[in-house]
Amino acid sequence: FLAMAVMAVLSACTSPNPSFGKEDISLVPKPLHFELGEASFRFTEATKLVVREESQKKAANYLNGLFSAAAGFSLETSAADSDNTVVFNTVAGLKKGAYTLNVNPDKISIEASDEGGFFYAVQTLRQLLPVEIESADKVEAEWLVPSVSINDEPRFRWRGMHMDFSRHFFKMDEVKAFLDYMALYKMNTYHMHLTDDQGWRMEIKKYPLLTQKGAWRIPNNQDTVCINRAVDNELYEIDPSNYKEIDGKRKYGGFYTQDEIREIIAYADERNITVIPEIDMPGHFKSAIDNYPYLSCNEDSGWDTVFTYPACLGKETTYGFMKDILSEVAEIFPSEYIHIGGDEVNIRSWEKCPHCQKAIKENGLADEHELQSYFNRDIERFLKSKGKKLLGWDEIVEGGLTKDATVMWWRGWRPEAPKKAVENGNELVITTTDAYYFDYLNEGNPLEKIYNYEPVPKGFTDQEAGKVLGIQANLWSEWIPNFKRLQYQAFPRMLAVAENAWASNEDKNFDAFNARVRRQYDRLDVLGVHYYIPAVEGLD
Ligand code: TNX
Repeated sequence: FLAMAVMAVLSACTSPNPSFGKEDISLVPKPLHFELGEASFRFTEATKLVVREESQKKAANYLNGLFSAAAGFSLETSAADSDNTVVFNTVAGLKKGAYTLNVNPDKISIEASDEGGFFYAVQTLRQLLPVEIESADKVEAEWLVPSVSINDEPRFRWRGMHMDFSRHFFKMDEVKAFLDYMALYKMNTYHMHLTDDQGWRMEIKKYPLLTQKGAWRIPNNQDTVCINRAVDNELYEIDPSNYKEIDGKRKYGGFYTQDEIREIIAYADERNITVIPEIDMPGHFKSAIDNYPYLSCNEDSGWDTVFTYPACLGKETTYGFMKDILSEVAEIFPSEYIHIGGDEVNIRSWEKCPHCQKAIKENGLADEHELQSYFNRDIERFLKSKGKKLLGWDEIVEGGLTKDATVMWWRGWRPEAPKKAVENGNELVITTTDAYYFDYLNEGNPLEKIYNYEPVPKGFTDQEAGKVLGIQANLWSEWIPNFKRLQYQAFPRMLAVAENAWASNEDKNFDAFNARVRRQYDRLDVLGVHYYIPAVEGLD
């Protein structure tokens, strides 16, 4: 027995944890500095998390959650710094979201200055663990992490993904799954496009018809096209659980109660993600106007050529209605920003409206563009009174805006919009059609194009470049009838957005990036993500 015990001790000493090669590692986004050491750290049931401060808890909880599910054991917390621990240490002076991660055979140490930094260190650790760590059920695996030394920080503070819930609806479990994917790639902003012509998706207590009726539609043209294309491909099938029988008719839709919205916000917050709500106004407003017809100039909500009639900005009631909605929205969403849309407004319809013409004259406005701008300023003052900042699509630049509004530049073909915005003092989020429109097919906005796209617009001075908060990809859902299709449009392209948003833009190399992306597929498989596989030149 003694001999056996000695042997066991000897072998424990003489066979250190195995080493890894570079080819075993795939980190997306790429860290700022990365060094691979020899050996590795082994997570066991005895591994403890050394957590001493509030700002470290979110990251520690997340790591523990992964192990509890996949490994079937949880990692206890301890205040004592001993061997076989993951030590979280708060240090002064690191940038927001920055961290260092040192993995040695006897200890993992993480340093950061804020909650985000700790969280991102854990996401890096997650990507260094075997892909089985993504499993929702207990699996057998060797929980080894290669010895590394990393220091890392984000390039941009806005690393966003958008989802359109109006054209097609997505359910709570799908939202949560998507937030999990975002966390894995260090994305931190989730833009929910909650209203549009095709459906209203957030309960508003003061105007119950918005969801009682406005969340449900007779399946429309796009749905039918989706159904017809389902012949050979389930990517085109409407999610059947989003149908409901209402007044004897089969309708399509869905919405979130305010409690469900709170649940989404809390779930996102555990993943260091801020949720930004968008209530698109005064255009793209049909689902509201249909149920509150006094909002329109002519009681008509229908389609006038390509766009629907907007809300009437010549009527005081419209301003009151918008503010009532935004009060409830501002109450529920803790985010600094509220997005008021402002895109694609059929402003010419106001030319024929006596109320609008009167408002233009009385307020000394030049035209309908300025009427929209007048409305935006009024809404902005209201949002400020609630402690919020106004965010809108780049059309809000057109009739003039205050310097405090933030602009999402989407129309890639209009480079004058971002320039005018920064010259006016506005901050920008880059979401251009040129790269970040994920409703466009994979062939139209392919991975390489996205990766090589430089988000800071051409011709910006350094000071103007400082006005770029970051980047975001948009998943408009006219042609995305179910979550599987959404995954297919988002992956792997989201990885290129994550990399552009986080990693330094020095030494960019698409082939190297693409090799890392391909090594992420196994992980996405365990997560159940249905991704698109881009063809790779030189490979079958
Ligand atoms: C334009 S982008 C829109 C959306 C559409 C999208 C389709 C923007 C602010 N408005 O309403 O879904 O194009 O690509």
